[in-house]
Amino acid sequence: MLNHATLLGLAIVFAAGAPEDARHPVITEVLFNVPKGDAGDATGDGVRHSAGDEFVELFNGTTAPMELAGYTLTNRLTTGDQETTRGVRFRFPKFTLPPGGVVVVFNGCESDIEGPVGTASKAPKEANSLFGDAYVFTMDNRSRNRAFSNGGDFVLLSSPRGEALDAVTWGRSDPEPPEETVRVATVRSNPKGSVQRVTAESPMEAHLSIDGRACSPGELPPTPTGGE
Ligand SMILES: [Ca+2]
Repeated sequence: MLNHATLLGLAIVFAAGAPEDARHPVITEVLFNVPKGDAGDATGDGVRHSAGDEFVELFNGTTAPMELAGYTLTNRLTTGDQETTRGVRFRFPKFTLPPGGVVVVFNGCESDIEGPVGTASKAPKEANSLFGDAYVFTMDNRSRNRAFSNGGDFVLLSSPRGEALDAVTWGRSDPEPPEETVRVATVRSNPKGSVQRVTAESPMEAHLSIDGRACSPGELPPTPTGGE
C-alpha cells in the first residue's frame, strides 16, 4: 500500500531524475530564409540555393557527451506527419556530440558541401574545419518542396522519445509548434540572414545584428563585450 512517505519518496526520485533528462542539445542557429546573393551561400559551394543553403545548428552546452541517435528536426508540415513529401525532416544517425560541440544540418538540396559531411544514415568521420570545426550533416533533400517556408513556419527539435524540446518559429505558422514544446523562440520572418543565439540560453537574434554577418554555420559568435 502507498502511504504518504512512499509517495514522497517517489516524488524525490522523480525530481532527482529531471536534470538527467534535461541533457539535450539546443538549437543555436537557423537559416530559414536564404538571403539573395553571395550572403546566401551558407554551404560555401559557390551557389546560392533558396532551399539547399538552409540549415539548423545545434549545440551541446553541457559538460557531458550526448548521443544524438534518434533526435529529429521537423517543421510545421512534418511534425506528426512522417508520410508527407513536403517540408523538412531529419533524424540523426548514431553520433556522439562532445561537450561544447556544434552540429550543422544543411538542407543540402542541389548542394555540393565540402567534407567531412554526414547524412541521416551515417555520421561524419570528423569535424569540418570549413564550418568552425562543427560536425556537418546534410539532409540531402532532393526536392525544393523539402524546405522551410519563408512566410511562416517553425523548426522543432524532438528527443528520441518524441518530446518536443526546442523550437524556433517565424511569421504565421499554421500550425504553431506543439503546445508542450519546452522552449519556443519567436523571430521575425525576414531577418536578412539567419537567427542565432550566442549561448544555450540566450535569445534568438538576427545574425546581422550580432556581428554584421548573414550567418555562421558551425560557429557560435563570441558573446558581446560586457556579456557573460
Ligand atoms: Ca550553397
